Amino acid sequence: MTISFPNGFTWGTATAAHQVEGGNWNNDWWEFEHTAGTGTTEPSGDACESFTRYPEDIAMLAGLGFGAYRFSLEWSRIEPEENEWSSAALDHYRRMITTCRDHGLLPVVTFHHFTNPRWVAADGGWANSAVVDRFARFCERAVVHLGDEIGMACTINEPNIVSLMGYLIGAFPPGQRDMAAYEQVNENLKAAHRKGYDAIKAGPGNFPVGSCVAMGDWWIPAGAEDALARTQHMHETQHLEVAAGDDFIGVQAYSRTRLDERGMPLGPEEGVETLDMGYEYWPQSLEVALRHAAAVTGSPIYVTENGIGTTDDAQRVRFVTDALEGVGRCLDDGIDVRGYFYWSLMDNFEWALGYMPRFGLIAVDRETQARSPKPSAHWLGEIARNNKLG
Ligand code: GCO
Repeated sequence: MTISFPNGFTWGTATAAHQVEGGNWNNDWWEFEHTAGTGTTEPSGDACESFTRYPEDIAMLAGLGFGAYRFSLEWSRIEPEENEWSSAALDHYRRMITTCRDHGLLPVVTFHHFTNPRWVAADGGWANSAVVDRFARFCERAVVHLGDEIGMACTINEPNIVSLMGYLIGAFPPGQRDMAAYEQVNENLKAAHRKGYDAIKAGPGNFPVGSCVAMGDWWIPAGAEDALARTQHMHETQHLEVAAGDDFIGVQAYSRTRLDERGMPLGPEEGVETLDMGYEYWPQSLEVALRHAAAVTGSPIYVTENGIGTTDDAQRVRFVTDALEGVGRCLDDGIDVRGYFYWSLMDNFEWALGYMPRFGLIAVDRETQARSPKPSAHWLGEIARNNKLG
């Protein structure tokens, strides 16, 4: 299948501060990694040392042929204590943004990617409604310092994963399993997206802003469609609805969720290949997610994350090929998809699973921090350069 993507289609890769920078000790994830019984595999430690190595990372990304880099701000560096602001940290992120510009890359800045400063976590984190104004104030202070050079902004990365993993499954901070807290957290995350969006739009610069929602394909036994609608709305659609009409919606899709007739989660289907992440090899999830996001939001769409954690780089190429063919079918049907960001630029800290899953286009030697582009990096970089698959 040959796909020529629309003129101006954005090709990028994504990372997140805590997963690549190293030394983010002043946030809830660092604390969670060093707390017995949380189930985390290993601490993030130095990660990929990208806090200092970002110039090399950005130059490598541009050299491969990509046109954009999505990365996140670490709130705990910028506001280490409540209402105490670090100009040095803000200047650091401004240097990252201008380094992207110097290399012809669109800087796509995620304001929140899973981590909270310890002082926020210590006062209830996302379960305390005070977090809404705390996050909006952070957005306001950051955009004043950075906005004139930002290319695109994502408010909150995967709010639905923050609530699900932190307050229902308990595998992310604060490790709770409490439906009432989960529901309150979702309300606070939606309010925070709205106030953060407004704060960023009100600042300097003129760039699109959106939310980045974790999505996927869904399966439930025939006849249980009501349970599917209820469960999908709780875990996914409500975060699309709150973002409807924004400058764009970020779609982040990896696999499929299977439910029993009551809407409770099932594991992978018998006979379907599973990945290091424990979920199914299911590249068709992206097309399903794009169509759902278009139907719910009516907004322009960017694929702000899609990728595969695998040590088989040829499988990565097959996965992305299948996923991009789904993007092509959506474009053929008039769905306004404007870009694709592969997760991730480099192998990095995969949260509770540590460094085991290899999502990167670039391998990172855990001892020396040496970066080595995989064949898939050159393959996807050529697609980006030519704006064409096949
Ligand atoms: C997420 C996060 C990323 C993950 C990626 C692979 O979607 O969970 O945005 O931080 O590393 O998705 O799981």
